[in-house]
Amino acid sequence: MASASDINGDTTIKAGAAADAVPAIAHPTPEDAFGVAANIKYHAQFSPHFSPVKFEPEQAFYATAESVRDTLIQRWNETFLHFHKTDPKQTYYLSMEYLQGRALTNAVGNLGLTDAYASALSKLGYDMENIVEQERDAALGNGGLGRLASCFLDSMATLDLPAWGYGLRYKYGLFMQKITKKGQEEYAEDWLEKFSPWEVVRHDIVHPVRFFGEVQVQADGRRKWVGGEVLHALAYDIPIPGYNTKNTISLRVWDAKATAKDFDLYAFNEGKHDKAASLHSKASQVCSVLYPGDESEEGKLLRLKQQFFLCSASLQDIIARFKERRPKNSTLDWKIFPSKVAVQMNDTHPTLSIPELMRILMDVEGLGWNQAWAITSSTLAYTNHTVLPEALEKWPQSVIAKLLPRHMEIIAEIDKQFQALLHAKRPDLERKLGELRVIDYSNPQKVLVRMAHMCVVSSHSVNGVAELHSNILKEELFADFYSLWPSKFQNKTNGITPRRWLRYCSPELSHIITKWLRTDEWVVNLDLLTGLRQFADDKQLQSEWAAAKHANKVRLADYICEVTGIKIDPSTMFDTQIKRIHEYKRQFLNILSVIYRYITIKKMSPEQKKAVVPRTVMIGGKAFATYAQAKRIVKLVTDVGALVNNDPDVGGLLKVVFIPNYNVTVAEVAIPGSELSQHISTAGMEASGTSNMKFALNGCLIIGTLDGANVEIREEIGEENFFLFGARADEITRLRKEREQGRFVPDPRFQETKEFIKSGILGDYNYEPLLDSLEGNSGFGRGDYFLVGHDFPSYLEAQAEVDKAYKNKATWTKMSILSTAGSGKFSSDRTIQQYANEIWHIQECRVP
Ligand code: 26V
Repeated sequence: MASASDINGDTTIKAGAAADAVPAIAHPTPEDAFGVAANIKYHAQFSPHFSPVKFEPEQAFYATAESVRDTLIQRWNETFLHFHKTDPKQTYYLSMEYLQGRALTNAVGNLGLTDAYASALSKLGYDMENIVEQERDAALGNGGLGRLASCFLDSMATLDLPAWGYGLRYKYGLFMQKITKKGQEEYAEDWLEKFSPWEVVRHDIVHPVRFFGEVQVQADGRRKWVGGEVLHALAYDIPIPGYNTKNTISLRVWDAKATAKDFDLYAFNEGKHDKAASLHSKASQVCSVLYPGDESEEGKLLRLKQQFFLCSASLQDIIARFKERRPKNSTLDWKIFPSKVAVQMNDTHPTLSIPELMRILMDVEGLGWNQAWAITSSTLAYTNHTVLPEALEKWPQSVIAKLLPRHMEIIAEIDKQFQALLHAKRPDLERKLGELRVIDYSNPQKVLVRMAHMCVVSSHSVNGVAELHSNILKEELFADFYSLWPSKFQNKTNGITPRRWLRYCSPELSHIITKWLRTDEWVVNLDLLTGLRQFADDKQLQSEWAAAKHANKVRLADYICEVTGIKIDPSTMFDTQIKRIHEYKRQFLNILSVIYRYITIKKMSPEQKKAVVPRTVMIGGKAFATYAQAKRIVKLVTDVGALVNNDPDVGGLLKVVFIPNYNVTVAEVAIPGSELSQHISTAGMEASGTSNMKFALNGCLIIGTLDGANVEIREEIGEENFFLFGARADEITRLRKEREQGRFVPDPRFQETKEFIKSGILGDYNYEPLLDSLEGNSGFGRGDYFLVGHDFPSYLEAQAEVDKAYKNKATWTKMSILSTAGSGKFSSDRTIQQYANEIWHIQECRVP
């Protein structure tokens, strides 16, 4: 195919005779290849983003995306109108993060136009695959929590649910990771540099958002927040098409703006240019960066501003829509608000929705506390995504009081009322009041607001994201709250969208599944995958399955070579661990076992080496920029790779690769191409995990601990198809205690591996702080808080089981088929249907 072509003034694309025959026609909803090609050509010429004489892949991508957008906008308007007329109860998902990834393949796939677009592009001289690769990932999130939000939007649209997402339009999303001799380096990536073809700016949707200022008491006693700085939230809408339905919902992301009125022309004319535009400069900071570092006070304040900006703009928008949909000329009945609106808070990041909704209802709409409280608490619901103490948000009261003085008053009142409630209802809990209160006064120098407690106290529903995690919430983290309000607590095991995570990322495997199940209904009813079980022993299926997996491995190997220069062999076992780098996720455990494998191979005779199963170990993920220990782990992986990959003694038996810049697009290649994946967190610490579900769905076997959703995955696919190891969650406290008491006896293989790193053979990087984390008891270091040493021997044993199973291709392929067959439960369609039925109480609202 041509890689580049030109468009000249009289609409000819120089890609051959076929392209010349395509006229440039704007038609909003082309359905056949010819209509699509005409529409793409129209956008190439009349959407004036690029020089009209060029039609290189990048222009072709934008023109294609704009053509898809025409169809999306039409369906989106229809959906909006249908919701407006039907006036159902609607859910709003509030999240500081969305990890959308690329949109083109997903959009044309969900519209059922994949073939039309592929053949249209071919008429214009292009390969669809090549065009798809021009798109930058929308990476407005850090990891699992953000990707979950994006999977949820796909399911909401597909299930025809009246639901929308709200977020922020960060200029710089997740940083770009480069791996150098020093380890990880971070770079800002401007995903909007050339503009996103998917977003539509809504100049008519603007809400004022105030910061700082003061509280005034009105003549009638009502309180009013005034003064300070007022920025404006401007809406950008990103269409989210459902699969096989007209329903197309919105992800509305806010950008912060200052207006012309805020520009001080007098100051400017006096040459005080910065002063003249000071509010403009503040506005541009609000949505500049996803998760601004919270090491500095400025960073913390900016993060809090972002959170409030999302909450305030979204709630004003939701309330405006609620009012619009009420009959004209009738008085507003606020009581029905919770029967029209459900708000889901994705973790504690949107917690300020609670005092903001209270403020609007009381100070703007004139309701009393009790009525405002009843409405607020029956509208809001909270999902917890972590039990790690360092990740549970606590904000200094002084910071909130300065930035949001009225909200701090409301929070203090919530705290006061909660105390009164405990006093009246549960005197037995009063001695624990200090630990349970919304405001933590234990250190008078630093009074803190516990955002999770505010969520639990103020929401009608609190849920965890996997059975085990939800039980930990009920029995440990929120045990006393659970005893107070048992019916508030729920579990909603996470899920992933089968569209992106199987249908589109592995078309080969998808076709085989459709062929054997004799239907493609599984794309919307993932439980149908159990139908594969009956064929798991079938030689024909096994051979087709293995061939598809092999094709995916080749694709991954090509990608690895392209980005790292390292050649890996698709006939070796592809063993992958990709996720954020964190001590609790234990990439360290993985690489320690790789070192041990290397030491073992080095000691082998040529005869012994023949029995070794050749492996390619791939590890990828980003370390938070200020998380030194995680960055050391990244460096260790690359140092081990440099040693192992160049050692002729090892031959092809072991390769170690660090996959750089892990993101959604990388996952879409790495997951289908893997055969073994690692989900090896210290039990009780991974709330759910969702990549475990993606790997299992793609027929990749799991080595893992009994943590998060691993527990349920193992139940669904069968314990014989899961390589289990390590301590269980209910043993962790005891094991840590034993360690403190000096009762831990390390395995000699663990000691040998640590000695190997200490020997300096990996180069001159200082691994001492990393190794120290494995040592000591309770005092020095953290006394191996993540229990790497404890789990090391059982991990090696599980790895030996993996090797054994891999030697028998038929067994392995059968296990792979059974992994896919047992993954039905982990569709985000199931998860979202449960949220809809059990938390939001919303019904489908399908566009006719
Ligand atoms: C945040 C932070 C920030 C400060 C440093 C330490 C730290 C550690 C963890 C986190 C995680 C925040 C919440 C989160 O992303 N949770 C993830 O949510 C996923 C979707 O529910 C779930 O699958 C993952 O298990 C969970 O870690």
